[in-house]
Amino acid sequence: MKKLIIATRNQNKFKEIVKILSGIPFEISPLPFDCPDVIEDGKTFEENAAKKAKSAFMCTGEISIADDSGLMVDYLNGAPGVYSSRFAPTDKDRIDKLLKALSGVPKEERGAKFVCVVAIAFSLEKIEVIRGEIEGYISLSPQGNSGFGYDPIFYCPKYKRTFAQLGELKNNISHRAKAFSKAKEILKNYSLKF
Ligand code: ITT
Repeated sequence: MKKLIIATRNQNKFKEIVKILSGIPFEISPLPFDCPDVIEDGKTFEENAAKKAKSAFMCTGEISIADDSGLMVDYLNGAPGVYSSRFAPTDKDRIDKLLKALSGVPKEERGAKFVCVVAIAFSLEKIEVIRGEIEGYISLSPQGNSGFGYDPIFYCPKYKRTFAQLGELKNNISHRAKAFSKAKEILKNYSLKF
């Protein structure tokens, strides 16, 4: 069976990706520790995702899949966006900073979306890029304990809960689920050729 490298250093992301990709005809492997960290200096999720997947392919010589993801808040003109992980030092700091930036902003102006762009490097030349998005609102305070990152303040109107209150359901509906489900089809089709 061919190997597939999940090119992330974020353990929470890694766990979600493994669950979403379950059943694909590949042997899933984490990114080896000795592979270099990628400097995420792209201006778009697409650029950063492709850079991460390509770097993992260069390091391992195996098909590699990476995501660049983040939260885009309407009131902040799309920030923190590609800077979501660098918005503040810890998850708690990031949530506090975002809630402070939206202090006093009414519900109808608290729209936001999570974006996940997945890149699959089949070689250094053949990179497939796929985008998944989900819309919601920034809640007034953190709610729930599951998930990671901004999940406690991302309110999903369809389920009337934050992502951190959805538990396993998040992996069926999230931006990451949407992008990786499409990636799963691409990988399945690729595997049929061998
Ligand atoms: P890798 O680059 O190693 O994959 P990272 O955490 O730096 O790990 P990103 O550059 O893609 O990953 O940054 C994504 C950030 O966006 C992440 O650290 C969270 O703060 C936020 N984020 C992305 N997806 C999320 C999700 O499903 N739930 C909550 N926050 C999320």
